[in-house]
Amino acid sequence: MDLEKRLSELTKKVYEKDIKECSNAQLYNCVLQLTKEEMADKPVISGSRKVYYISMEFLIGKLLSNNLINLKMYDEMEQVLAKYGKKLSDIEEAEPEPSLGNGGLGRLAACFLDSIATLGLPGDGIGLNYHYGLFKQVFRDRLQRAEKNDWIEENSWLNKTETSFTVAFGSRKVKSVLYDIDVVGYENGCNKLHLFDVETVDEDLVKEGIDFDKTAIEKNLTLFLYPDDSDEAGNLLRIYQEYFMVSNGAQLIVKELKERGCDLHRLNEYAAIQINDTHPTLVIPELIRILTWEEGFTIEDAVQVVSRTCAYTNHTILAEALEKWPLDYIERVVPQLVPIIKELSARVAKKYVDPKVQIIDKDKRVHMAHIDIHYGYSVNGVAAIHTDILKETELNHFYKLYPDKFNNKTNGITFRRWLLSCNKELADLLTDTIGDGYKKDAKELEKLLEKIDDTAVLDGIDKIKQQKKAALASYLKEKEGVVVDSSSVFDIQVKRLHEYKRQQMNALYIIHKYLEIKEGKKPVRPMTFIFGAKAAPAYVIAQDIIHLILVLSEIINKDPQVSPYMKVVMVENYNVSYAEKLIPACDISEQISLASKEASGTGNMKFMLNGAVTLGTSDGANVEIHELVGDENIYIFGEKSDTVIAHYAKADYISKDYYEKSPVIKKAVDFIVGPQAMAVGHKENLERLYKELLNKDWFMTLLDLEDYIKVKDQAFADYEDRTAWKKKMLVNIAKAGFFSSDRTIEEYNRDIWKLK
Ligand code: 26V
Repeated sequence: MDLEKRLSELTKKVYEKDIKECSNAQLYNCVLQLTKEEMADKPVISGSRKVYYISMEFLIGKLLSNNLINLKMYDEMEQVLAKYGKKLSDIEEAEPEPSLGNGGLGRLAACFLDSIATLGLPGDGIGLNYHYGLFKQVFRDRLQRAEKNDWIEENSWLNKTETSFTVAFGSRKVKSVLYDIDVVGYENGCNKLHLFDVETVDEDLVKEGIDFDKTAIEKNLTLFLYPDDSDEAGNLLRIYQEYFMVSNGAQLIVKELKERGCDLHRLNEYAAIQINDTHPTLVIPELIRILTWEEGFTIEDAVQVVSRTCAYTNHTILAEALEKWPLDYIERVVPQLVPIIKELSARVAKKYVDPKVQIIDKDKRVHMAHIDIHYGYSVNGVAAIHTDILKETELNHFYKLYPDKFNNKTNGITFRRWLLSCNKELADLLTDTIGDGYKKDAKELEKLLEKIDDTAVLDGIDKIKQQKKAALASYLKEKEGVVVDSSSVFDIQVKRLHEYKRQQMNALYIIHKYLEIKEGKKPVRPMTFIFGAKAAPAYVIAQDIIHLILVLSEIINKDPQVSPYMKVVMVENYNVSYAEKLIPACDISEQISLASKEASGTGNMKFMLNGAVTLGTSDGANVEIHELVGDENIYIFGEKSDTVIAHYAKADYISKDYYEKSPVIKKAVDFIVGPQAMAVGHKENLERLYKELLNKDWFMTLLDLEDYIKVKDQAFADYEDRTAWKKKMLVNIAKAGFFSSDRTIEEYNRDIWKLK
């Protein structure tokens, strides 16, 4: 039956209405159901070895458009709806966004699932079905407030299954329930995202904001994505969540292998388990426990086979993000794992004396990454420079023990979402120009380089950028109540708020420009500075940086002398859907982390693919972007990672020296506590931030500020050579093929998973 007929029968059946009489929400429900039926008909991808990607986060975002694209149904659905005066893009607005991740790590997991299925590889995700995703951000009184963020409706992508396991927290038993989401590959079959939950979760536990009762475990295990971990109860709940996920995951894997008739002694021949950061590390002792206690393995056999099955990805070198749980916490949550962790630790201690490689340290803390490295067969970083830093600095003592385990897998992004779906206009232009081979083989984007002198192509790319900027401008007007000039340069920094990402440096540039304009130095073209960022609720300085940006937008946008030349917008509740609107409209992509600190970044890749030019440091994947596009097509500034690492080693960075010797820096920093800012903002927040920058500045903002100002000014000036800029856009798009997550996944498969 054709799509139109199916849809109209469905709307009649469910709502007793014709398509044209349905609301967008009603149509969303019907299109959702049709799409789910279509996915259910797709073959399940199978093979003899399957990968299980275990992750506490899958930041999948809205799924309708992506699934329709992968099913090759998007255009037809759009046409059917158009016949009845309906727009598919309006209907998509009715879909709630599942924010089941914090940022890069979670979004990467979602891109990987898309690529695994697209490449036809057998591979499922294993995670948790949080009832509330990452908090919803609202601004009140120029401060961030966190509100609960629900996403599960009666009709959703979740399919409740019959699968249920018992998870023991010591003598306390909790029964799980499994929900699956189908993951359809682009012109391919389906894998699954398995999300475990507990029936007893009680949403009424939520009181004010995102506070909840942390003692009633059965009632709040899957209530929230990563609770505030600043107090003991929060940390304990996190361990409960982690163990709940991995115990269910391990039981699911064993069940599937048994159903396939596999010999568990050869577990590694049938399964690969990718551990996404240290959060799922307990899967190692849990599998060993199951194999020894329930399957009769000797401990030696269990350790051997599990070590050949598990592989670990490191996503950060920030010490505070590397999990080290007090053994006592693990004892309180899951005492049955303690003897196994002790055994694993004792085996290491017997072989190696170096205290830096021990699993349980002298303070009785369990180093999760150390379990992964000793008892996994692969350790990878997520960009070339990051892997080099792991090998040479952070994990050097492990690299010396196991040089062959270490490998790099530079991150990638799915082009289905980050080009075909969010920028259909550009995708169509590319198809007209170089054919549609790039949709299956992203490297084919390089064919675009042949058109570098073709004015029609250059103008086409620029015209689409203008359209996307105009569309964003009207969205910002409606959503944020800010009017921006769509012919201005759009400079965008969107990512989680963290001092190492240095949104505060961008803010200092804005202050500097503001002061210049006040002094009569006007830019040739207006500039629009856009931010989007959530700060962890307990991260005080991050809240202060948000406050500063909101204060600046208030001062600048309302200043009649300055606002014709510059605007500052901090969008509320930045999430995947917002990213899909912002990224296609960007001219200058801000990737300005302190060198060595951003493991990879993936936003940088999304912006590049959509024709933005990067302004960035030599950090993470920026380094590889730089190598690909060449000096002409990127703006690189700031100290290199070896210099930064040396500053930390010698503890010789003193921010006040930079403040005192540069009048430009001094003026910008002083503005934070000057009369104008104080009149609009809160003394406490602004003074704290000022003092932090002056007396600590752990992430060395002032170290790079002058160079940043110089190079950023150059980028704005170069924008005026329109032909040269259009060529930069074209080169960035053409060279983005390397960053397709299909390439990343091919490498994971070639070097780590070896799926058959
Ligand atoms: C740590 C914590 C600790 C406190 C509670 C919440 C929470 C949530 C996540 C994490 C781990 C953060 C690691 C992370 O997201 N790394 C990012 O991974 C991206 C994908 O590889 C990479 O592009 C980014 O550079 C890297 O920061």
